[in-house]
Amino acid sequence: MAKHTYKFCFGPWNISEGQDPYGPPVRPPQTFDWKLAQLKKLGFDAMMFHDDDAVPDIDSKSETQIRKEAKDLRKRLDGEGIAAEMVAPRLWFAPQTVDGAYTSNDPKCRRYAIDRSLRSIDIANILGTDILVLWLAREGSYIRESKNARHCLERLVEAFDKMLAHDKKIRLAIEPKPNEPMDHAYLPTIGHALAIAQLTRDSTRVGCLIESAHAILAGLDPADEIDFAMAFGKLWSLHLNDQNGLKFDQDKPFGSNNLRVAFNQVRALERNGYGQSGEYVCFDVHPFRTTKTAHWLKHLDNSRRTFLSLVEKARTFDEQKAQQLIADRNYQDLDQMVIEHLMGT
Ligand SMILES: [Mn+2]
Repeated sequence: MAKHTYKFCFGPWNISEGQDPYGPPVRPPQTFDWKLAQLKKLGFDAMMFHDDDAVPDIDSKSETQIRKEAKDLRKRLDGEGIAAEMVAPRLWFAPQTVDGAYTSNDPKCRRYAIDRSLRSIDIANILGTDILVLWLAREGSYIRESKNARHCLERLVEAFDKMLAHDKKIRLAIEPKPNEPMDHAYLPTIGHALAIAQLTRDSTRVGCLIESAHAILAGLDPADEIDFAMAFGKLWSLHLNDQNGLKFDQDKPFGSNNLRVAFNQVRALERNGYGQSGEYVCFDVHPFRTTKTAHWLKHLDNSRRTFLSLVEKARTFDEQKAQQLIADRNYQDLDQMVIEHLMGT
């Protein structure tokens, strides 16, 4: 099994203040600079950025101003020795995206979404990353009859094609999620993301990002999604976290709910050599709302601790014994062997 060290990453939104649809923040707001300092203190390697994490109030700024602020940020990141892992257009807050972004029924709103995505690509260029992450938050429907799904897929391809044409090196990493905020999303799984890539002008530059919780919400095993994406050479980023079944998107610490599912994700990453082409392990995790300010970073540190422990568990798993049990179709003992390995007995 390949031995290599992983590089770790999170986004400023992962040091969140605790607001949810039912209540206000429970921790004091902090500046971006403070969050960057915490990332460095924790010894993480890179930060992920929404376009407006990098350039706040982006919609009110000119292209020149956006570029200037992105360059200033790049200098600060370089000074701190922190890489930018990706940039993602935040296409779910603006009034223009209320009925979807690229799939809005209003052509002016679709134009807004594409223009903003092109600005995000400019920011990615300046920050030194070739990955544009697309979480297609509102590309779906609440009311099936309100949109023509076939047309919406064509609009997605049209938007992706404009992005691919805007920059010859940018890679689009689609982050599928089956629902929430929408009733149903048009690209709910990795299979959908990689299939639509084939309809674009350059399928080699359309890949994916897997989030553990999103796969679980789709009723899938995230480890199988990892193997699937990596069979295509298209897993370019990763949001590890956890999720207790079919609920709201929980973004729990990695391994928090199901250690065995987490173990199998790490095994899949190890056997496919994830990270060997420079990919980062990102934790898209949030503190529990009950978390005190003094314990604000524990979910990030704990997720990395769990991940590294599971790397050791994956590397010390007795593959030879497992293969003997598999050859004998003794999955009963294989099952117990995994349980006892994880329990350390
Ligand atoms: Mn999530």
